[in-house]
Parts: sequence; structure tokens; C-alpha cells
Amino acid sequence: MSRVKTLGQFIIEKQADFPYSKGELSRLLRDIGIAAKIVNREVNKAGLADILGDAGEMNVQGENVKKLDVFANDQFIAALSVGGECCAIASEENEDIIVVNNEMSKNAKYVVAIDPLDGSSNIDVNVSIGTIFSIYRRTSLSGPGQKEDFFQRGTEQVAAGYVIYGSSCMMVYTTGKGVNGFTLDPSIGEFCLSHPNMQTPKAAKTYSINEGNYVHFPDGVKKYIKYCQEEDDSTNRPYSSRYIGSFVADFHRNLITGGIYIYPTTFKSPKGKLRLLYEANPLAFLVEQAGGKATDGYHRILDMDIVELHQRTPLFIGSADMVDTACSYMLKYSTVDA
Ligand code: P6P
Repeated sequence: MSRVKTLGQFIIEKQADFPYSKGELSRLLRDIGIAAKIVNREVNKAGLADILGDAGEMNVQGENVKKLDVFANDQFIAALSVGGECCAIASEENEDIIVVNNEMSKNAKYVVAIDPLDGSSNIDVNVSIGTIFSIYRRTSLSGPGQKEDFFQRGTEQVAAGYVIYGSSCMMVYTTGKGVNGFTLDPSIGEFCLSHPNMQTPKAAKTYSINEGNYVHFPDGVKKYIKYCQEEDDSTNRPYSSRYIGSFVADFHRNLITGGIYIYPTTFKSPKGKLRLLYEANPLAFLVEQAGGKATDGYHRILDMDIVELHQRTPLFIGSADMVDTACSYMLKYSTVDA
């Protein structure tokens, strides 16, 4: 056990990096870790729906079975509310913000944006899914959290990360001082430091994009895909195409092995599909801390203004050299948005 460093021990150890902090951010991160363990337990049972009852039905215990993304949303909201460190939550599952108005939280310093269970459509086919979170200091001075507390650029995030519910459950996050990955050890019920100081390869040979949308891609994306497919030994091409259809799973693989994930504008998603506040920004913060890049094809994701909670953006994210090359094709072949 002495060689194992748990998430809780790591957070306390790193708290020294924030001399003025009274531990509120540490508590928030621990609360997210707790909710992640509860969600992981339910995700792992998803395949037993026939026994446990489908969502919206009563199970054998007479309990109402919730859809997993609703369950996950409830768990993270509960964990963030009871901890007292968060005064408002913006969730992919909720049209408006959730104001945490209990005595402890209404003057809390932080707000949290979250996608509680991204890729949940993959649950029924046993594909890895994930939670994405982003933490900001509130901008409102006191009292209940406001929607405006979330209208901050990604550069203002104090922490961000994701949980991947896959062959193992991992929590990967940054507080602006590098990226660290923790793997859940079910035998002790603790996230343990397994991937210290993660860095993503600068150059790589995996591209992740839904080529089914090819005909509606911007010309710059079409040209980049053809670049990836060309034979050229000197630049390790053709690259490999890997697309799981679950953002956190594709992102996590590319973070470790190197690669680029692209969700550009398409016919069905003319502004892109991924949400800026609780998908693109948190992973853009994390990938930059790991030496990678994230843009909308032209502009750095973290510099983009947020004007509505569920605002969408095109997303090019991953290994720095691959993002640079893809964006050079966008500049050359696709008109920059106004
Ligand atoms: P498509 C899941 O719905 C999601 O938001 C991401 O997790 C995933 O990368 C993407 O959409 C898949 O979208 O249009 O390729 O099925």
C-alpha cells in the first residue's frame, strides 16, 4: 500500500501548490471522485438491465430505474451540492443552471460545468463512456450563483478533467500544473495515481473523425483527411483511422498514444456538435497542459467567448503537430467564419 498514492492523498499533497487555498478546490475534486465511483458502479451493471429493469421501469426491488445519464447527473449534482464548495452547476442534462442554494453553498467560491455521461448512447453496446467537468471561480460577488458565472473563457478554468468508464475506471484532471491520471482500484475503492504527469505525443498517426459525414465537411477537413490517407513513409502516412463515437474514449486513447479528434461543422451540426462549456473547454485546458492543442479549426478553444450555456463549437483537439497541420488546411481551403 505504501507505493500506492490515492487521489485524496495526491490532492492534499498538491494543495501546497495553492498557498492561499483553504482546501475548497481540493474538496471539490474529492467530491467529484466520490460521485465518479458511484456512477462507475452503476455503469458496470448496465448490461444487467434485463434483470435490474430498463430505465423508466420499476426493478425487482420496486425502485424506479433511471436512465444512466439521468442517474449520473443526479449523483454529480448531489455530490457537488452537499460538499458546500460549489454555488452553481451547469449540466448538459439541464437547460438552465442549477443554483446550489443551501446554507453552506450559497457563498461558495466555485461553479462547476459538467457533462455527466457523455456518449451514453454507447452504454447498451458496452463501449466506454465518460464524464467531463470544468471548474471556475465564480465572478458574481456573493449570494446564489448566476448564469454569468459560466460566461468565462476557458483560460479562466481553475481545474478540469474527465472520468472514463471503460475496461478500468480512470479519473484524469489538471489544476493548471500538469495532468495526472488515477485508476480506480475496486479492491480498496480508491482512485490510485497510475499516470503521473501525462504528456501527449507532439506528432502521431491516429485521426478520429466520423467520415460518414464526409460529403458535408468543410473543404479543409476533406483535404486533411486525404493528407492522412496518402502514402508517405517519411511522415508515417497513411495514418490510422480510429473513431469510437464516444468523445472521452477517443480523447483518452489519443492523449496517451497521440492523435487528433475532429468534430467539424456538418450538415446536421452546422456549428459543430461538441459543447464549448463542458466538453471542448475542459479537455482543451487538459490537452494543452499535456502539450497538445485545441482549436475550432482557426482559433484556440480556450480563447473563445461563451455567450450561452449549451453553445456548440467545431473541435480539432490532440497532438500539437496534427492540430497545426489540420488547421493549416482549414486556413488554406475553408473560409474563416466571420
Ligand atoms: P457522431 C456522443 O453523442 C458525442 O457527443 C461524442 O461523445 C462523440 O464523439 C460524438 O457525439 C459522436 O457523434 O455524430 O459521430 O455519432
